[in-house]
Amino acid sequence: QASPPEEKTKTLDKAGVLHRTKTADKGKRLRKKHWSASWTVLEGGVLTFFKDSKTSAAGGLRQPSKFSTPEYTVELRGASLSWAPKDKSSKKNVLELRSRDGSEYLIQHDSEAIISTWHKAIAQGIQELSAE
Ligand code: I3S
Repeated sequence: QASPPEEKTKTLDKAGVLHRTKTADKGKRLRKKHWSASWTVLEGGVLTFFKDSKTSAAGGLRQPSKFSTPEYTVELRGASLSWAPKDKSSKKNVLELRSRDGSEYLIQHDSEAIISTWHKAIAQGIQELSAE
């Protein structure tokens, strides 16, 4: 008997508003941090940060392409994720995501519960891609 399509979705897809800033671009450290709140979608092994936080509900988990433009997309294959060391930011609950091509992002939410679910989902996404 065939499984329902839902069961084929391995990555724990997720969407919500997070604070984020890019800190390195393909190995080159960026001089200044620019934190912003952005609608963030984890889907199909890709993490997408949209330019703003206002277009959230429009497309559910999907990209609300008519209303919003992705600012950064991060391929989780070959990426690594850790809690950011204190010297990277004075904020609490900060994750550091490094992509395979050497770009780095800080991801933050004031709620420990919310950032923890993102940590789990992104880490799981990375792990599943490396196991393929
Ligand atoms: O690493 P820094 O320079 O302490 O990062 C802070 C700056 O990006 C700051 O911008 P201005 O220099 O324009 O004020 C941000 O407002 C701060 O949020 C940054 O520090 P935190 O510790 O919040 O990441």
